[in-house]
Amino acid sequence: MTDTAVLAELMTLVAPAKVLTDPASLQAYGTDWTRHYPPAPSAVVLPRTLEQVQAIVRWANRHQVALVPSGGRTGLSGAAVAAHGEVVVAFDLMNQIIGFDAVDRSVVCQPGVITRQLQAFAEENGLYYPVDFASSGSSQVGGNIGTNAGGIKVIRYGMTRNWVAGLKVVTGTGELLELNKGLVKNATGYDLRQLFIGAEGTLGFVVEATLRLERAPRNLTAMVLGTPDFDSIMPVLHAFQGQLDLTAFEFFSDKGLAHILARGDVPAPFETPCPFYALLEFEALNDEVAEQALATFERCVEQGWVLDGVMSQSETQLRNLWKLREYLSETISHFTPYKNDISVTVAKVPAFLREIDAVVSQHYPDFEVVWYGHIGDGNLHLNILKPAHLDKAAFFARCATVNQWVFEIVERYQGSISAEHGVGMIKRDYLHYSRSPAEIACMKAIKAVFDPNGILNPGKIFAPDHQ
Ligand code: S2G
Ligand code: ZN
Repeated sequence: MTDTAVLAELMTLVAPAKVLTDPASLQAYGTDWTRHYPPAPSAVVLPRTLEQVQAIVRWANRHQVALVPSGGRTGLSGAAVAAHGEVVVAFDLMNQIIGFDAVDRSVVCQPGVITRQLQAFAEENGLYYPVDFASSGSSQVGGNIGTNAGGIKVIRYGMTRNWVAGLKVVTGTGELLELNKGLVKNATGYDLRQLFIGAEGTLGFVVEATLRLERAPRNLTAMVLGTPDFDSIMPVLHAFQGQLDLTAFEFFSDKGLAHILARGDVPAPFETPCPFYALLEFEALNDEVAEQALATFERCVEQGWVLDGVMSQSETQLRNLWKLREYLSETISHFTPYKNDISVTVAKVPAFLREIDAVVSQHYPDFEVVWYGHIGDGNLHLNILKPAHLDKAAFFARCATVNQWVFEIVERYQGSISAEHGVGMIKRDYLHYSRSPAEIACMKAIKAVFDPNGILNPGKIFAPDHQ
């Protein structure tokens, strides 16, 4: 724990009221959505300016204090957890949109801007920020960049990385780097901005981001299609991708749908019970596109890949269909799920799914397994629900025994053990299934360049050297 004299010095760097040490604040700011690790920060500091962030990092170097960056704390890998007496640097007070250029279609955000706030700002200016996911109502832009957040529109718009045109970061020595400055083209050596995107705050803290915006999509239309089995989902994807420019292609299982319908606030898409459901979305720019979608639906039915389906006819119905997918994470969170967030290239999904599902069914015969995810970009969310009679520790220990079988398959398919949720602490011990020893050595060398004293989010992505 950081001693009081050292903390007293910290208070001189920011408004004294912005260094919190009360138990409620330590508890709230020291954790994320994983709830795996008991939060134990020694303090929380809330800077208002990037200069204060620089001063905090220099202070931490002087006193060898570990810092953990904290945004919306919606992470699912423990990357924003302070479990070892670190000082949490929370960006809640750096929450302003400080620039916009309609010609460049760019917006300058402080790291504490809420994702939904950025999306609304873009819409107010006739544009669109196309990275979206279940937690966008509370996640922050800085954290989205730190984890290279993906979500439900990646098939068309890519990950957060695709939308970062400029980045200001404070490195582990307190140095301010202004990277790429919003340029579309800049062939002047290494694109250092990319190193900080997805680095989970281990190389530097995002203190300002210039994000690109896109034209607003028109007449978004969704379809939910019931399929008889896993194997039918990818032919459906290919059939529709051959005809339409999809903005989303998601899937969920019947168990997932059952949990959504049990809420009582979301209508069923149609009556036919199906083992799996695909949710796809496209811009119905004209009647011909909508007709093409219906014709493709008919062809999928003829091929036996689809049992039943529905197409949204209104904004309300579009939103209701999306609730079937977007409510899943929050709805099953009541069952303390053990989560896997895995990915392979799209072509490998059918064979990969079959192998993973066989291993999971064999090792978890008595647990409820809920599949859902962004199958259109090869990203699957495998959620094992905790039975009421098992305590969390016993359940998680039981699930972890299966990880090696699951991750061996991921490795064999050259997939990722963490498609979009990041490594943090939860996936740290499995990194080698997706990254080679040479890659890990390079990552550690890069860490040493930007954070030579190892004070930035130590223990995330890889174990700290001394542990
Ligand atoms: C999703 C959200 C977190 C989870 O819903 O796509 O990334 O795995 C997830 O429930
Ligand atoms: Zn996801």
